[in-house]
Amino acid sequence: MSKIEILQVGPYPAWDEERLNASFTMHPYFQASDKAAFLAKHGGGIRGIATRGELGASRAMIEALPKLEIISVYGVGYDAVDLSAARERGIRVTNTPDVLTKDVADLGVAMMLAQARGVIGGETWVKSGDWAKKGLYPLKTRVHGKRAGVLGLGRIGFEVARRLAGFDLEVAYSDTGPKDYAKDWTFVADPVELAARSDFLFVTLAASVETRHIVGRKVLEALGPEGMLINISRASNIDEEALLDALEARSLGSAALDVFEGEPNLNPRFLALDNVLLQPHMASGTVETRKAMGALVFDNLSAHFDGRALPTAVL
Ligand code: 8YV
Repeated sequence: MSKIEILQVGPYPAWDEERLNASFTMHPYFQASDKAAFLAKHGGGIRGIATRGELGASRAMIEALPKLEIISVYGVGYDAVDLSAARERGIRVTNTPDVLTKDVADLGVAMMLAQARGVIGGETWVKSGDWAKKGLYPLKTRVHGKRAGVLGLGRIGFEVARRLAGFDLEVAYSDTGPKDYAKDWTFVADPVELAARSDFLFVTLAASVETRHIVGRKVLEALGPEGMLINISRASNIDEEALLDALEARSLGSAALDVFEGEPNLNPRFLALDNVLLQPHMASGTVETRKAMGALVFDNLSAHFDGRALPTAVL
Protein backbone atom coordinates (compact mmCIF):
# COMPACT_ATOMS: atom_id res chain seq x y z
CA MET A 1 0.00 0.00 0.00
CA SER A 2 1.37 3.43 -0.84
CA LYS A 3 2.13 5.76 2.03
CA ILE A 4 -0.04 8.77 2.88
CA GLU A 5 1.36 12.02 1.46
CA ILE A 6 2.21 14.94 3.75
CA LEU A 7 3.36 18.46 2.87
CA GLN A 8 6.26 19.45 5.14
CA VAL A 9 6.27 23.24 5.42
CA GLY A 10 9.50 23.69 7.42
CA PRO A 11 12.48 21.63 8.55
CA TYR A 12 12.50 19.45 11.69
CA PRO A 13 15.36 17.85 13.62
CA ALA A 14 16.68 14.63 12.06
CA TRP A 15 14.91 12.37 14.61
CA ASP A 16 11.53 13.81 13.64
CA GLU A 17 12.19 13.66 9.91
CA GLU A 18 13.28 10.01 10.19
CA ARG A 19 10.09 9.04 12.03
CA LEU A 20 7.85 10.98 9.63
CA ASN A 21 9.65 9.59 6.56
CA ALA A 22 9.25 6.03 7.85
CA SER A 23 5.45 6.31 8.00
CA PHE A 24 4.55 8.91 5.38
CA THR A 25 5.68 10.22 2.00
CA MET A 26 6.93 13.65 3.03
CA HIS A 27 7.03 16.46 0.45
CA PRO A 28 9.61 19.06 1.60
CA TYR A 29 7.90 22.29 0.54
CA PHE A 30 10.56 24.38 2.31
CA GLN A 31 13.26 23.03 -0.03
CA ALA A 32 11.38 23.95 -3.20
CA SER A 33 12.60 27.07 -5.00
CA ASP A 34 9.36 27.36 -6.99
CA LYS A 35 6.66 26.87 -4.34
CA ALA A 36 3.71 27.21 -6.75
CA ALA A 37 5.16 24.62 -9.14
CA PHE A 38 5.84 22.31 -6.17
CA LEU A 39 2.21 22.55 -5.02
CA ALA A 40 0.93 22.11 -8.58
CA LYS A 41 3.04 18.94 -8.95
CA HIS A 42 2.36 17.27 -5.57
CA GLY A 43 -0.76 19.05 -4.24
CA GLY A 44 -3.30 16.59 -5.71
CA GLY A 45 -2.19 13.69 -3.50
CA ILE A 46 -1.47 15.48 -0.24
CA ARG A 47 -3.74 14.60 2.73
CA GLY A 48 -1.84 16.23 5.59
CA ILE A 49 0.32 19.28 6.37
CA ALA A 50 3.14 19.17 8.93
CA THR A 51 4.08 22.76 9.72
CA ARG A 52 5.73 24.93 12.35
CA GLY A 53 4.12 27.52 14.61
CA GLU A 54 5.63 30.52 12.87
CA LEU A 55 5.00 29.15 9.35
CA GLY A 56 1.43 27.87 9.71
CA ALA A 57 -0.65 27.24 6.59
CA SER A 58 -2.18 30.01 4.49
CA ARG A 59 -5.56 29.94 2.74
CA ALA A 60 -3.74 29.72 -0.62
CA MET A 61 -1.81 26.66 0.55
CA ILE A 62 -4.93 24.99 1.95
CA GLU A 63 -6.84 25.71 -1.26
CA ALA A 64 -4.06 24.18 -3.37
CA LEU A 65 -4.56 20.83 -1.56
CA PRO A 66 -7.97 19.39 -2.52
CA LYS A 67 -7.52 16.18 -0.48
CA LEU A 68 -6.23 17.89 2.67
CA GLU A 69 -7.64 16.44 5.93
CA ILE A 70 -5.33 17.60 8.73
CA ILE A 71 -2.79 20.32 9.63
CA SER A 72 -0.37 19.33 12.40
CA VAL A 73 1.46 22.31 13.94
CA TYR A 74 4.86 21.99 15.67
CA GLY A 75 4.21 24.73 18.24
CA VAL A 76 1.51 25.86 20.64
CA GLY A 77 0.66 28.94 18.54
CA TYR A 78 -1.53 28.30 15.51
CA ASP A 79 -2.16 31.95 14.60
CA ALA A 80 -0.36 31.45 11.26
CA VAL A 81 -2.87 28.76 10.22
CA ASP A 82 -5.87 30.13 8.35
CA LEU A 83 -8.48 28.60 10.64
CA SER A 84 -11.48 29.82 8.63
CA ALA A 85 -10.12 28.15 5.49
CA ALA A 86 -9.62 24.94 7.50
CA ARG A 87 -13.06 25.16 9.14
CA GLU A 88 -14.84 25.66 5.80
CA ARG A 89 -13.50 22.32 4.59
CA GLY A 90 -13.72 20.43 7.91
CA ILE A 91 -9.93 20.13 8.03
CA ARG A 92 -8.60 19.15 11.45
CA VAL A 93 -5.88 21.29 13.13
CA THR A 94 -3.58 20.19 15.96
CA ASN A 95 -0.82 21.91 17.97
CA THR A 96 1.71 21.00 20.69
CA PRO A 97 0.54 22.61 23.95
CA ASP A 98 1.77 21.86 27.49
CA VAL A 99 5.05 20.17 26.54
CA LEU A 100 6.72 23.54 25.91
CA THR A 101 5.09 25.68 28.60
CA LYS A 102 7.86 25.59 31.21
CA ASP A 103 10.72 26.08 28.74
CA VAL A 104 9.04 29.15 27.28
CA ALA A 105 8.44 30.54 30.78
CA ASP A 106 12.07 29.80 31.71
CA LEU A 107 13.44 31.73 28.76
CA GLY A 108 11.16 34.70 29.46
CA VAL A 109 12.41 34.95 33.04
CA ALA A 110 16.01 34.29 31.94
CA MET A 111 15.75 37.18 29.47
CA MET A 112 14.46 39.49 32.21
CA LEU A 113 17.31 38.54 34.53
CA ALA A 114 19.96 38.71 31.81
CA GLN A 115 18.80 42.11 30.58
CA ALA A 116 18.32 43.65 34.03
CA ARG A 117 21.68 42.42 35.32
CA GLY A 118 23.59 43.06 32.08
CA VAL A 119 24.74 39.45 31.70
CA ILE A 120 25.55 39.68 27.98
CA GLY A 121 27.37 43.00 28.39
CA GLY A 122 29.19 41.58 31.40
CA GLU A 123 30.58 38.74 29.35
CA THR A 124 31.69 41.16 26.64
CA TRP A 125 33.35 43.25 29.39
CA VAL A 126 35.42 40.21 30.39
CA LYS A 127 36.20 38.87 26.91
CA SER A 128 37.08 42.23 25.39
CA GLY A 129 39.58 42.99 28.12
CA ASP A 130 37.55 45.99 29.32
CA TRP A 131 37.56 44.62 32.88
CA ALA A 132 41.35 44.91 33.07
CA LYS A 133 41.44 48.10 30.98
CA LYS A 134 38.46 50.09 32.29
CA GLY A 135 37.84 48.54 35.69
CA LEU A 136 34.53 47.75 37.31
CA TYR A 137 31.49 46.88 35.21
CA PRO A 138 28.73 49.53 35.38
CA LEU A 139 26.07 48.84 38.01
CA LYS A 140 22.81 47.28 36.84
CA THR A 141 19.22 46.94 38.06
CA ARG A 142 17.83 44.83 40.91
CA VAL A 143 14.99 42.47 40.07
CA HIS A 144 13.65 41.19 43.40
CA GLY A 145 11.13 43.42 45.13
CA LYS A 146 10.09 44.97 41.81
CA ARG A 147 6.65 44.82 40.19
CA ALA A 148 5.94 42.47 37.30
CA GLY A 149 2.92 42.49 34.99
CA VAL A 150 1.91 39.41 33.03
CA LEU A 151 -0.27 40.14 30.02
CA GLY A 152 -2.20 36.92 29.37
CA LEU A 153 -2.43 34.39 32.21
CA GLY A 154 -2.80 31.22 30.16
CA ARG A 155 -0.55 28.19 30.61
CA ILE A 156 2.67 30.07 29.79
CA GLY A 157 1.69 33.26 31.63
CA PHE A 158 0.86 31.21 34.72
CA GLU A 159 4.29 29.56 34.72
CA VAL A 160 5.98 32.94 34.20
CA ALA A 161 4.03 34.40 37.13
CA ARG A 162 4.92 31.45 39.38
CA ARG A 163 8.61 31.89 38.57
CA LEU A 164 8.46 35.66 39.14
CA ALA A 165 6.86 35.11 42.55
CA GLY A 166 9.77 32.74 43.29
CA PHE A 167 12.18 35.55 42.49
CA ASP A 168 10.31 37.75 44.99
CA LEU A 169 8.63 40.03 42.47
CA GLU A 170 5.17 41.40 43.12
CA VAL A 171 2.91 39.94 40.41
CA ALA A 172 -0.12 41.44 38.69
CA TYR A 173 -1.80 40.20 35.51
CA SER A 174 -4.31 41.09 32.82
CA ASP A 175 -6.63 38.67 31.12
CA THR A 176 -10.26 38.51 30.05
CA GLY A 177 -11.20 38.25 33.75
CA PRO A 178 -9.75 37.30 37.14
CA LYS A 179 -8.56 33.69 37.31
CA ASP A 180 -9.40 31.45 40.26
CA TYR A 181 -5.97 29.84 40.00
CA ALA A 182 -4.27 33.21 40.52
CA LYS A 183 -5.45 34.15 44.01
CA ASP A 184 -2.05 35.44 45.15
CA TRP A 185 -1.71 37.83 42.24
CA THR A 186 -3.49 41.10 41.48
CA PHE A 187 -5.91 41.22 38.55
CA VAL A 188 -5.78 44.42 36.49
CA ALA A 189 -8.22 44.46 33.58
CA ASP A 190 -6.64 47.23 31.51
CA PRO A 191 -3.25 46.50 29.88
CA VAL A 192 -2.29 50.22 30.09
CA GLU A 193 -2.98 50.21 33.83
CA LEU A 194 -1.03 46.96 34.17
CA ALA A 195 1.95 48.54 32.37
CA ALA A 196 1.74 51.68 34.52
CA ARG A 197 2.20 49.62 37.69
CA SER A 198 4.92 47.34 36.25
CA ASP A 199 8.70 47.50 36.15
CA PHE A 200 8.72 44.38 33.95
CA LEU A 201 5.88 43.62 31.54
CA PHE A 202 5.69 40.10 30.10
CA VAL A 203 3.63 39.45 26.97
CA THR A 204 2.34 35.87 27.13
CA LEU A 205 -0.89 36.10 25.14
CA ALA A 206 -1.92 33.64 22.44
CA ALA A 207 -1.89 35.81 19.31
CA SER A 208 -5.10 36.43 17.37
CA VAL A 209 -6.73 39.16 15.31
CA GLU A 210 -8.16 40.54 18.56
CA THR A 211 -4.80 40.81 20.35
CA ARG A 212 -2.95 42.40 17.40
CA HIS A 213 -0.92 45.41 18.66
CA ILE A 214 -2.45 45.11 22.13
CA VAL A 215 0.90 46.49 23.27
CA GLY A 216 0.82 49.84 21.50
CA ARG A 217 2.05 53.36 22.19
CA LYS A 218 -0.12 53.82 25.30
CA VAL A 219 1.09 50.62 26.97
CA LEU A 220 4.74 51.45 26.15
CA GLU A 221 4.36 54.99 27.47
CA ALA A 222 2.80 53.65 30.67
CA LEU A 223 5.68 51.17 31.13
CA GLY A 224 8.01 54.15 30.85
CA PRO A 225 11.74 54.96 30.77
CA GLU A 226 12.57 52.60 33.64
CA GLY A 227 10.35 49.77 32.37
CA MET A 228 11.27 46.58 30.50
CA LEU A 229 9.09 44.75 27.98
CA ILE A 230 9.60 41.00 27.56
CA ASN A 231 7.91 39.25 24.62
CA ILE A 232 7.82 35.45 24.38
CA SER A 233 4.50 35.27 22.51
CA ARG A 234 4.15 36.56 18.93
CA ALA A 235 5.45 39.77 17.37
CA SER A 236 1.93 40.69 16.23
CA ASN A 237 0.92 41.31 19.86
CA ILE A 238 3.17 44.38 19.81
CA ASP A 239 3.12 47.46 17.60
CA GLU A 240 6.74 47.06 16.53
CA GLU A 241 7.08 50.56 15.02
CA ALA A 242 5.85 52.06 18.29
CA LEU A 243 8.25 49.82 20.22
CA LEU A 244 11.24 50.85 18.10
CA ASP A 245 10.31 54.54 18.42
CA ALA A 246 10.02 54.20 22.21
CA LEU A 247 13.33 52.34 22.55
CA GLU A 248 15.16 54.85 20.34
CA ALA A 249 13.68 57.79 22.25
CA ARG A 250 14.32 55.95 25.56
CA SER A 251 10.73 56.66 26.59
CA LEU A 252 10.81 52.88 27.16
CA GLY A 253 13.75 51.62 29.19
CA SER A 254 14.49 48.33 27.48
CA ALA A 255 13.09 45.24 25.80
CA ALA A 256 13.92 41.54 25.72
CA LEU A 257 12.42 39.90 22.65
CA ASP A 258 12.27 36.36 21.28
CA VAL A 259 9.91 37.11 18.36
CA PHE A 260 9.88 39.68 15.53
CA GLU A 261 7.77 40.77 12.58
CA GLY A 262 9.16 39.15 9.44
CA GLU A 263 11.57 36.96 11.44
CA PRO A 264 14.27 35.86 10.82
CA ASN A 265 14.72 39.09 8.84
CA LEU A 266 14.07 41.56 11.62
CA ASN A 267 13.83 45.30 11.28
CA PRO A 268 17.47 46.58 11.19
CA ARG A 269 16.54 49.34 13.65
CA PHE A 270 16.65 46.65 16.37
CA LEU A 271 20.32 45.93 15.63
CA ALA A 272 21.42 49.50 16.31
CA LEU A 273 19.90 49.58 19.81
CA ASP A 274 21.88 49.10 23.03
CA ASN A 275 18.78 48.71 25.23
CA VAL A 276 17.52 45.41 23.82
CA LEU A 277 18.19 41.72 24.30
CA LEU A 278 17.38 39.86 21.07
CA GLN A 279 16.82 36.10 20.86
CA PRO A 280 16.25 33.95 17.72
CA HIS A 281 12.71 32.64 18.56
CA MET A 282 14.07 29.87 20.71
CA ALA A 283 11.93 29.89 23.85
CA SER A 284 10.82 26.27 23.28
CA GLY A 285 14.25 25.33 21.90
CA THR A 286 15.50 22.60 24.21
CA VAL A 287 16.22 19.08 22.98
CA GLU A 288 13.76 17.61 25.48
CA THR A 289 10.88 19.89 24.55
CA ARG A 290 11.47 19.81 20.80
CA LYS A 291 11.50 15.98 20.98
CA ALA A 292 8.14 16.07 22.77
CA MET A 293 6.78 18.56 20.21
CA GLY A 294 7.97 16.40 17.29
CA ALA A 295 6.39 13.32 18.85
CA LEU A 296 3.06 15.16 19.14
CA VAL A 297 3.19 16.33 15.51
CA PHE A 298 3.66 12.69 14.49
CA ASP A 299 1.11 11.28 16.97
CA ASN A 300 -1.59 13.68 15.79
CA LEU A 301 -1.04 12.74 12.13
CA SER A 302 -0.95 9.00 12.93
CA ALA A 303 -4.03 9.17 15.13
CA HIS A 304 -5.97 10.95 12.39
CA PHE A 305 -5.05 8.50 9.64
CA ASP A 306 -5.64 5.49 11.95
CA GLY A 307 -9.08 6.85 12.87
CA ARG A 308 -8.18 7.46 16.53
CA ALA A 309 -8.97 10.56 18.64
CA LEU A 310 -6.46 13.40 18.11
CA PRO A 311 -4.18 13.86 21.15
CA THR A 312 -4.11 17.68 20.96
CA ALA A 313 -6.79 19.01 18.63
CA VAL A 314 -7.45 22.69 18.03
CA LEU A 315 -10.17 22.08 15.41
C1 8YV B 1 8.37 27.22 18.16
C2 8YV B 1 6.36 28.58 18.88
O1 8YV B 1 9.61 27.84 18.13
O2 8YV B 1 5.08 27.10 20.13
C3 8YV B 1 5.08 28.05 19.38
O3 8YV B 1 4.03 28.59 19.01
O4 8YV B 1 6.41 29.61 18.29
C4 8YV B 1 7.60 27.88 19.21
O5 8YV B 1 7.48 26.96 20.20
C5 8YV B 1 7.90 27.10 16.80
O6 8YV B 1 6.57 26.79 16.66
C6 8YV B 1 8.75 26.07 16.11
O7 8YV B 1 8.62 26.20 14.81
